[in-house]
Amino acid sequence: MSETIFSKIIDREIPADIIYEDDQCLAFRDINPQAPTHFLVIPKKPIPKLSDAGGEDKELLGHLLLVAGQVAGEEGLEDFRLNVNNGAGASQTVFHLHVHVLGGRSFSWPPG
Ligand code: DGP
Repeated sequence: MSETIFSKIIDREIPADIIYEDDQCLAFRDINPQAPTHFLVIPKKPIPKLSDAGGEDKELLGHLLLVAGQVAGEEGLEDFRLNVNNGAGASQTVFHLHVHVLGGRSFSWPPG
């Protein structure tokens, strides 16, 4: 997979406001926030998009969700929304799997 802006953040080649890190993943604030709190949780493994993940990634995908919920709690969020854009037609722009975590405002349903 070609290098993305997120692999550069993992490698500390470009700066980011990192709020959580462990051996499997990283969470950092979105540069273009869509809510008062908006951060991304990404695996260190360079999976381009969710549909590229396989059975071997089962534990990692669960870990991303647990970290998303844990960091949301640390950010003081009780209600929050998770979003994963899969593919350009679903508004994915960075092809390194990421979970958006948004909170601090109300959200409508269905999403746009
Ligand atoms: P998506 O459209 O789902 O691929 O979302 C990509 C998000 O990544 C978008 O909300 C903006 C964010 N983003 C893009 N480049 C950077 C960057 O260099 N730093 C940070 N912190 N966020 C970025």
